[in-house]
Parts: sequence; structure tokens; C-alpha cells
Amino acid sequence: MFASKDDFKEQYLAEFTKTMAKPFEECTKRERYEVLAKMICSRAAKLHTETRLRHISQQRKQVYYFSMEFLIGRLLNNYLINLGIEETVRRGLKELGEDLDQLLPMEPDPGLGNGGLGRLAACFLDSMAYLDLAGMGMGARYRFGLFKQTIEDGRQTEEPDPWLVNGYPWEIRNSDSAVSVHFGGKVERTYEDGKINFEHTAYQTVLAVPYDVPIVGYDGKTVNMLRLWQAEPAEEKIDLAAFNNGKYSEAVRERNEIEAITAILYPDDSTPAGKELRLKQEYFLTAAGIASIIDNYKHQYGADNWRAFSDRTAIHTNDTHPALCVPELMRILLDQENLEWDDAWDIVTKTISFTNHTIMPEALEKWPIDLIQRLLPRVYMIIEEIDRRYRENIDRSQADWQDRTRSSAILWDGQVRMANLSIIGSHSVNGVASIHTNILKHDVFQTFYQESPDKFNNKTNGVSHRRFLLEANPALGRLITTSIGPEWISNAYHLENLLPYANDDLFLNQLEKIKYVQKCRLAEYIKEHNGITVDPASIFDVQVKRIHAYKRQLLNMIKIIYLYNRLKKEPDLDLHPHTFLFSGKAAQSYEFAKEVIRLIHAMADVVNHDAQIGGKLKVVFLENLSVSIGQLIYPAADISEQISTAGKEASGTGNMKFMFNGALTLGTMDGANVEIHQLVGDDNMFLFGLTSSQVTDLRGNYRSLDICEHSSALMEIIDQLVNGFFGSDKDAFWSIHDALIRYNDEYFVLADFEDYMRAFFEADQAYTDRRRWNKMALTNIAMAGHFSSDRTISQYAKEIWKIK
Ligand code: GL9
Repeated sequence: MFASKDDFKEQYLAEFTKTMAKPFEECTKRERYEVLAKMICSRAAKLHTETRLRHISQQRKQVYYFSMEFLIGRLLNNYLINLGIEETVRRGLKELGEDLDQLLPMEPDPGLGNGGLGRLAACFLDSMAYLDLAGMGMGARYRFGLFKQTIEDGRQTEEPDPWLVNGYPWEIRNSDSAVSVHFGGKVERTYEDGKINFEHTAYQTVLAVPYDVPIVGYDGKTVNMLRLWQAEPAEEKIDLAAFNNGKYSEAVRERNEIEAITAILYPDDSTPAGKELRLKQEYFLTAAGIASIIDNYKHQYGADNWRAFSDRTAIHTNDTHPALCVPELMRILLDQENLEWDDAWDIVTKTISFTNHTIMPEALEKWPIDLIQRLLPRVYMIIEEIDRRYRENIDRSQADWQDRTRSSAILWDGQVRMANLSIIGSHSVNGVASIHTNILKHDVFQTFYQESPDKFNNKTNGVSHRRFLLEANPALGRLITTSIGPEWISNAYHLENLLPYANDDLFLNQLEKIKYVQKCRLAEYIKEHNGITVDPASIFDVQVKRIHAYKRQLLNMIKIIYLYNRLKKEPDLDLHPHTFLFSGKAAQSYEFAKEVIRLIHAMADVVNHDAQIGGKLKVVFLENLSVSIGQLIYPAADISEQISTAGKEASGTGNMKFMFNGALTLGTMDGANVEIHQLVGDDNMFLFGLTSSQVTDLRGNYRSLDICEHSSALMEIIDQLVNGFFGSDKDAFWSIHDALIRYNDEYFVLADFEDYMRAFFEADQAYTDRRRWNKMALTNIAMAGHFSSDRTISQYAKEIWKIK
């Protein structure tokens, strides 16, 4: 790409006069970043063209990964590393008096996702490109992303995140590949030569314009694309009469309504208008994606080669959000391509596959029938027919056929059940960790599993170890490479070659030193952003993830209050100093989660300013969690809190990011923690709590108050939530208090408390034996290779997408 550092400098400097109309010296850091990013983007675009032509000539099966979320993080550094030019660029910039590390933060970190599901999609893109699969991401270009979280007076407030204001150097607008998406209108049956046609008229047309972002695989061999769709009016128009009457907003009303479709991720859907917008988003992504797939396919394989479609194409739906792929692809094949139902259905089910990411009931999407019918009349007719045929096939000789119908039909109780639609329309359904898949098989989707056991499979999640280890923790990456060579970067299983270093004091000391330096770096960030001084020699005990009742940030908080109370009574308690770090967003309308954030801040206020505690405990909340803040936090963690109620966390992927960076898991037997435990064993993690079957068994005869009545320490904490400990009456935490006592502690926080404290103190003791701890950290890093998304994607490719 660049013959040398001087070659880079020359090309880079030449760009400024071309694109900025001023020399390098006169440009700000942001402009210098922008020129560099655009330059790399155009090189990546060229590589993409080569990749595509190669994939076409090899007739590769094309995978489309549909997801409402892609949390791609910042790209510049990642791509410099993947293209093998980071050093060249760094040194070139240095000679120009610029520091690469100061340009990197100029890049906006697109908030096109909320949590693990969105980051997983981004890791999958990275791995597909690394494995040279022809894989394209299909997503939406939300102008404001999720939201920007700020903390005011200890409370979360949400602000729009205008990540596109200065433009985004990584995207290529592809106007000529725009497609039309239709909403509303009516459908009439017409008859022609004995065949029924469905004529859809009087609809509103929305233009879907793709913005393509190159996905550069490690080694730079393969560059794929992430296609982000934006909603625009089909024609640029303005109501001139209204405008000239001074009714300016009226004049552009339609434009605004259409642009709202891709304005923000997860609009508040507690109102009918919000619900409708959300459904519009889902259909918009689905219909735009399918239309472009069909265009592409015809271009490559001819206009009526449908028999080969499912051999050449795989469509993967990330959760139920793109579930409308099923009826939409049917619609195209039936109405546009004139296929018969059975042939179309065969193609659809062979092409589409589905991943479920949670068993939390609120995430199993349902839409009111009348809404879908009004917004998508033809699509609804197809859903109805899919449902009718499905029901017709239910085996009525079985005694429980009615129960089976009740759980597995698509249309039920005036609602369209999207998970059922996804399962019925897919050839593969997978969960994201072994325990989660078992729950899907034997509980949530039991009926389907009994019907078609072969459809169900597990694909344990993974993360990009290149982003979360190599890029996020370069010092650790260098130590690993000097010790065992660089193969681990392309094959993470090679990390196991670190195991023999478990008795190498020199290595262990270096590992400890690197962790310390990363903690110092995070401490500086905390000082700058929170104004709190934390001691890098303290244990960094970290919980970063969405704030949610099942993830039990509350359990962690109760632990902190407990430690505080004890230290007040026993100032000489043998406890290593701890820094408790939290970060994560609460969904905008999730009041309980927002109260948890307020509790974290209220407690931080008490603890951090109590001179008597002498800095033994510090509590810090890092605002506005993003991929880039994550990259700062994971390398600095000693303890990774993975403490969800067993059975509730489908997989978790933060647990893996911490593991790659040598943090030790303090966790329950939930999600992928179970598999971490299989790999490292009891000696290298701190397990506690009820198992998922114990949780199920306890459900009926649990009384949270009983637990408190047997523990004066817990009783005291429950009181403190509301007795003025956190300030005046209006500051009391009644909703949290009531969730724990009045509503009987749905997530078994109090039930698990005692065992959690036992595991916590074990970890605290273990930390004092530095050698032992470092050895444990090393074992975790060495065994983490299994959790590379390269492994996950190889399995998807082979077992679901059937790519040789
Ligand atoms: C999630 C699960 O909660 C996680 O346990 C899992 O690791 C990820 C990825 O499979 O999926 N399911 C889900 O709906 N989210 C998850 O994080 N939600 C968001 O990301 C918003």
C-alpha cells in the first residue's frame, strides 16, 4: 500500500491540497484525521473491488447478515493494523510532527447499537472478512444512533448523538443502487389466465439509499462491505403553496416523516406512533436488503435461475428484528418473479437462518395484526398464508395438538409472533451459548424442537480478539508475540502456547506490569472525566454492560454497601483496596434501570467522600459506554463481574473481552460463563450462586423477606435504601426496595448475596498472592482462544451457511 514511510508521507501530504484546499500545517487534528481516514477508505474501496471480482469469479456463496444493530467502533486504527501499515503511518506522522494516537480519538464512534447483540454483529463482520467469506452486513444508517448518555445530578439523561455532523469518512453513498420500499396502500386480487395476481396500489414510496462502509479483514486480503440503508423521499419535493404561505414545516412534512425512519435506533415504542415507527424501521431494512440481494443475484446469475438461489445465497437474521425477511422474500418470489408457493417456500427456508439472542420475554417481538395489515398489506397476507399452512401441518393425532398450536402458531391473540415466524421460515435456529441453546430446545421453543430437532443448533458467541486484545491492549499483544510468535493473531487457539509460561516469573511479572500500566491509563481517564482519583494499585472490579435487572448491577451495589457498612464498623477489616467500576446505558423508558444508575451515583457520593474509609473503596461510573471506552476498560480490569441470574444471560460477550485481557471472572453459571469454566476450571475463576435449574425450582417457594430476616447485614442495607442514608426522603430508593421485598426479588439478588460475598472475599484473598493471581490471569488468556469470533464464524459458515 505504501512502499515506505516516505512514500506514505508524500501521498498523505498531497491529499490535503486536493481535498482540504489547504496544506497539512494549516489543518486541525480533526481534519488531519479525516484526510487520513478518507485516504485509507479509498484504498480499502479498491481492495473491495478486487475482493468482489474474485468472489464472483469463484462463484462464492454470498452471506448477508441482517441486523438492526452494528456497533463497529472506530475503524482507523483497526484498519491500519489489519492492513499491516500501522507502524509506517505512525512513524510517517511523527516526522510530520503529528501523533497517530491523538488523531484516533477524532473519529466518531457510531452508536448504531445498544449492547452485545450489536457488537457481536460487528465482530462477525471482522471474522467473515478475515476468513475470506463473501459476507455483507445489512444495517440501518441511524442519523442519531442510540443516544448519548450524560449523568446529571446522578441521573441518566439522554441526548441525541449527532455522530454524522462532520461527515463520516468511511462511508460511500451509493445513490445508483437505491431501491424503493412501499408502505400502506391496498391490495387487489386480479385474475389472469386462471392465475390470481395481487396488485398493490396507493402505497407510499420510500427511497432506501445504501451507504457502504468497507470492512477490512486482517491481512488485507479481503475487504467486504457493511451496507447501511438510509430512508429518503422518493422525489425531492416541497409543497410550494404551503411554503409561500409561510407554513414552512408543513411544506416539508412528508420529508420529515420519511427521514424519521432512520433517525434513531430504538425509538420509544411505548406509544402507538413509536410502535409503528419501529415496525417501519424493521420492514425498511428488510425490504431494502432483500431488493438489493435480488438485483445482485439476477445480475450475476441471470433473471430466472431461482433453483440455484439458496446454493448461492445465505440470509442470516440477527434476532427477530429482520424476521420480515421471510414474508418479504416470499413476496418477491411470488409476485415479482411469478414462482409457485411451494417452490418459493423451499427457496426461502433453505436460504434464511435465524439466531435467537435472549429468552427475556420483552424481547420476543410481537406486532398487532391490524398494524401490520395496515402498514404492509401484502406482506400480511403472506404471513397469514404461512401461518395457515403451518397449522394445517400440525399433527392432530397427538393429544396435545392444541397446546402445541397455542405455543407455535404465528398469529395468536391478535398478534404476529415474530420468533415463530422466524423459526418456521428458517432452516436453522441457533442459540448463542450452550446453556442458552438448551433452554431454547427444552423450554422456550420446545414445541418447535420436538417437531424439527435438526433445525436447532448451538453457536457459542465469540469476539474479535484482534480488536479487544491486539488493538485494545498493544503492550499485552507484544508480550504474547515475543513469547510465542504472531500466529495467535490469525489463529487464537495458539494462545494456548502461553500455558508453559505459568511458571515463568519473568513473564508473570511483565504481565502484572502491563496490567498496572493499563490501570494507570484508565485512572487518568477517570480523573479527567469524573474528577475522581483512583489508586491503580487497588483491585479494579468492573461491571460494564447494559443496565438491566437480570444482569444484577444491583447485587454488585448491595455488595458495595455491605463492604462500606462493615468497614465503618471494622476499620481494620482485612480487605485489599477496591475500585468498583460501572458503565452502561439504561433503555430510555426503563425506570428501574435508571434508578440503579442513580443508586450507583448516590453510593459513589457516600463512599468516595468518606475520609474514614480512607480510599479503601472507590465507586466510579463511566458515562456513555461505547466500543472505544470498552477498549480502554477491558485491558485495565482485574475482576470481571458476570453476575446475572442463572438462565437469563444468553451468552454475554463482555465476559470474553475481559478474559482475553487476563481479568478473572467473578460470576454465576450463566451464558458463556459455563464454557469459560469448562476451559479454565474452578481454580481460575470465582463461581457462585444458584444454578439455572435451582432458580427454576426455587421460583415457587422463594420469599425474599425470609432471607433478610436471617441476615441483619442485609436488613440494614434494605433499610438504608429508604431511611435517609442517601439524603433526604425524596432521594429514597423505594422502587428498588420494593422490587427486592414487596415484589419478592424476581432476580434472586438476595438469594445469591451470601454466596456472592464468599466468592468475592476469595477473590480478594487470591489477589494478595500476586504470583498466583498472575498465573490465573495467564491461564485465562491462554484459554480464551476458543472465544474468538473466528471460531464462531467458521462454525456458522460450515454448519449453517453450508460453505465449503
Ligand atoms: C443479547 C444477550 O443479552 C447477550 O447475552 C448476548 O451475548 C448478546 C449476543 O448474542 O445478545 N441479546 C440481546 O437482545 N441483547 C444482547 O446483548 N441486547 C442488546 O444487545 C441490546
